[in-house]
This record gives sequence, C-alpha cells and structure tokens, in this order.
Amino acid sequence: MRLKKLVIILAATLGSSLLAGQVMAHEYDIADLHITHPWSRALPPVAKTGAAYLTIVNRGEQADRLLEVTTPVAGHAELHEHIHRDGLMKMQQIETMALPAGSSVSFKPGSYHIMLFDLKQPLVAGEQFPLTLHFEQAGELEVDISVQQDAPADVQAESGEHQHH
Ligand SMILES: [Cu+2]
Repeated sequence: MRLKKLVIILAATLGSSLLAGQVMAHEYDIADLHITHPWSRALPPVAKTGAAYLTIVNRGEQADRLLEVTTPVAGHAELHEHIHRDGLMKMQQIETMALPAGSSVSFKPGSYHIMLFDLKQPLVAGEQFPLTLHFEQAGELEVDISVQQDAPADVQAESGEHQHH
C-alpha cells in the first residue's frame, strides 16, 4: 500500500510540473540562477544574423559569469552590447557577462543581446530552437528560445521612450 501511494504522489508531482512548464513556458533554474523567457524575433528566411534575448537573475550569494553561448542554428554566437559613440548606436562584443550576486541582467533589444551569426535555418514565429548557456560556476544549461513576431509585452513597455537618455 505504501508503495502505491508513493507512486500516485510521484505521478501527481510529475503531472503538475509538466503542466506548469507549459503554462509558464520559459523559466529555467540552474544552481542559484533563474532564467526567464528566452526569445528571439522572427526574421525573413534570407536573414543571416539574428539576436536572442533573456533575463538572468542571480539569486545566490556568489557571483557567476556567463562565459559563452552556443546553438546549433547559428555558425557562432556572441554576447553583444549596444553603445553610444559619436551620436551613433553601435554594438560590440563583450567577452563575458558578469552576474553579480543578487543581480538581474536583461538581454533585450537596444541593450545586451546574444548575436547569432551565420543562421543555418530561418527563425520562424511559433517555433523554438535550443541554445546552451555556459556559466562559470553553475555549468551548462540548455534553454529553448521562442521565436516570436513581436517582443514580449513587458519588453515592449520597457524599451519605450523612457529608455532614451
Ligand atoms: Cu549584436
């Protein structure tokens, strides 16, 4: 009897976590890092470069660092930042991304982003592709990037006029 009860509890737990994964779509945890909503904008099939975005929250008491990202859909991927120089917006590669203890780091349009070069397949709205984050302390985590036509609602609100200063 005891075994049967355990099995039922396990099944219930598994069922609810699967459901949560679908409903909340897109949250990942590894060690003390919490990653939310990895996404990318849909692009025309001819596009050779794209960008991916996500937010990383370090809930721990130790700093970590995002060392690199890899994905089978791109020839290579780089961490980029946007900078203002001579009145122009430019982007440049950053070697690694610091994740201080207690911090939240957002990759979003007009800011830090994951640049995808030499795309090997079209980024079609509604589809997903895997991307692996390599952390100095936490190790490797594969996330699914959601390809969508428009930026998520919260990102659209954030990257409005108020950001331009
Ligand atoms: Cu870039």
